[in-house]
Amino acid sequence: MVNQTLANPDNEPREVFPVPSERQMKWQETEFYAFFHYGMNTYTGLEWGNGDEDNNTFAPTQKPDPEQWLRLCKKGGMKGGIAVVKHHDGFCLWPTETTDHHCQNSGNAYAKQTNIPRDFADAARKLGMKYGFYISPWDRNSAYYGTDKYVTDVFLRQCFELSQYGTDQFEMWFDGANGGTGYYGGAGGSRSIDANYYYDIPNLRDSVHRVCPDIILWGVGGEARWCGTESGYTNETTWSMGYGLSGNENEWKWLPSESDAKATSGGWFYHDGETTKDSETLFKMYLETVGRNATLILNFPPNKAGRLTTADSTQLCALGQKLSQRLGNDLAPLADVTASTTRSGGKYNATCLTDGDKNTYWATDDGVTTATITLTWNQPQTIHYVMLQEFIRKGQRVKGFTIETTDDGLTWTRRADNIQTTTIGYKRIIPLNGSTSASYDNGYSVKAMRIRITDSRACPLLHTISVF
Ligand code: FUL
Repeated sequence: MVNQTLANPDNEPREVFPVPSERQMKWQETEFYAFFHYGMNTYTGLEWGNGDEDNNTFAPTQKPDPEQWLRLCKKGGMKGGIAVVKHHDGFCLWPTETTDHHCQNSGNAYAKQTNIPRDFADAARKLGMKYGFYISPWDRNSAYYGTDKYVTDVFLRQCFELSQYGTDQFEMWFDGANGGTGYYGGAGGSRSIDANYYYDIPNLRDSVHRVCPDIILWGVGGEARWCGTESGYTNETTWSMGYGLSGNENEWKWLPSESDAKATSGGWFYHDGETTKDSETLFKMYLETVGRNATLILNFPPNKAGRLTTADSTQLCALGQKLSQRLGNDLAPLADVTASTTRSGGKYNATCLTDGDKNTYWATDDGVTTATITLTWNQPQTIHYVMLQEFIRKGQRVKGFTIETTDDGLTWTRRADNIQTTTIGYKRIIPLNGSTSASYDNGYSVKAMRIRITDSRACPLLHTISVF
């Protein structure tokens, strides 16, 4: 007798490539996190220091308090943060061995106590938040910039020093500004490099991953992409492969989208007189990034005391309240959920969509790329938003869907038909009234809702539907 075993007893769907790595999954789940631009520029008023700034110019009026930054951002609904620890001017916010141009060589008493990577990492762990660092590859201070010595003895060593502040970092941010004029140890002039080769990224990526296995190297590091704007906006159609605002469903590499944006009116660094955007504007930015399959990294610049301002605090608290009032009370688990078609194997029922488990998912059989999911409530519910999540571990698939509601169980009305209901990806949030702006109106009274998947690269796999 032949001892037969089934290769795939649960009829598990095959991947549709590309798929995210484990670290890209963890990064994506961080969703919304802060950016903190603080450093020499905070005291010169510049956005890009030249590299010739005197160490003493870095003069905090109090000891910088990264715990305050992160605590307020947690209130704003964020799960982590990234601190700038070296900007293009080359001034380091920790006592590095790679250069004398660092905070503890300032004559200021608070500067001598400053070590942002140490204090930021400690605060993040204490608050249960994710953390990482922005370290500018371009260094307008270093005499060696443009030579191999800069890469091996300065930049790679600085990355290594930072890795020593915590192996649990989630992202390292390398901006795209590379080369140009600077101080360069007094030589001045302009230096240009080819960022595709100069920084020895494959070596850096391997070395960093050996020490910090969860780090995503952003930008020039090649594990997550810039969405293409700095305004907290990305396109309604967003693939996690390809480049720019929309990505491209045919690209071979998983390169998910991150949107960097400023919460204040002016630059990335603190400048007197600039204002903080109101929480309604920040909420719209959230919908137009996190709600469109990107992550949002939102910048709050610490001031000369090394703290976020009262205005930042006010808007962050209001944003946190809006997020929990508007997107915190999921009505989908109260509904009866059915699907027009379900994958054989017994594991892929529509009830997986509302069981609160991101590892169970509804699916159709291979070759079936359209389906209708219906949610029905005993009593009509007042709703504003629908949130959909694909099981992206097996690839991003959905290319088209529609949402319809009924309040009497008889007449169905398509909602948000002005919105491109195309991609879903890790997360898509659809405002049913079709507007992301100041849009919290009376909502719709809904007895039942239909989500029709109209097109997909392969059988669709959804793990969660939420209704708010
Ligand atoms: C850019 C930099 O040039 C800006 O100063 C800022 O840090 C921004 C987030 O990235 O590439």
